Amino acid sequence: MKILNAEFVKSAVAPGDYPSDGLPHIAVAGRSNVGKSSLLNMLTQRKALVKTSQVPGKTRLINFFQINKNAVGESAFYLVDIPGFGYAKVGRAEKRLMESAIETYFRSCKNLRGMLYLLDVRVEESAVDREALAWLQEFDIPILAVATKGDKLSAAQAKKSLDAIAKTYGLPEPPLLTSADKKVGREEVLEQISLLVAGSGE
Ligand SMILES: Nc1nc2c(ncn2[C@@H]2O[C@H](COP(=O)(O)OP(=O)(O)OP(=O)(O)O)[C@@H](O)[C@H]2O)c(=O)[nH]1
Ligand SMILES: [Mg+2]
Repeated sequence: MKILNAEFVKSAVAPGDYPSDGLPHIAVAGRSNVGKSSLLNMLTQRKALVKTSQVPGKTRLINFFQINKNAVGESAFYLVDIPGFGYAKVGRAEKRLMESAIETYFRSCKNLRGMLYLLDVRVEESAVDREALAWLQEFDIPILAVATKGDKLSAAQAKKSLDAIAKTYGLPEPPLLTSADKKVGREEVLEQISLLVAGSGE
């Protein structure tokens, strides 16, 4: 699959705000600061389509990006940036609101075909990831595990870590290795997204 164009469409909290033109949605979820927004920029080959930050908790709303609008020969769909899990500095009331907005989206969006769950390649085990993965599996949406920040480890260390992550969470396969900094893994992730968009993902 090729991404020929990408544009920010809107931010949403409530179902009435989700794009409802029937195009497939692919969500991107993971811990706060894991690199969701950076991965979206890498996939769309845009430096600043999505805001990234040194400060965790940058993304507080569900943000919709339309991909391949009116593009000839490539499927149109939405990439959906989900606020990061486990951000400690959000107040309890706001955290509950964010969680319920995310839960409502996963439960009620009819066009959601799959999600990418991002894991930091350096973190072989974390309570936040364990809880989030267990929770997300309840929604019966295909989940593709993607490891981020691959440039932070040597190839040998990364492979070892990917296997350990798969073992920790009982994943069917090790996560796909990416680096937004070094532009690694783009084709592989797009290939999997195209399967999810077509509705034939795992
Ligand atoms: N070295 C390296 N740093 C990365 C990579 N991807 C993201 N980062 C850095 O990690 C930090 C967080 O990246 P974001 O893309 O904003 O993370 P996020 O998951 O969207 O964060 P929230 O929106 O806060 O949940 C930033 O400082 C990025 O520059 C990567 O592949 N390699
Ligand atoms: Mg973000």
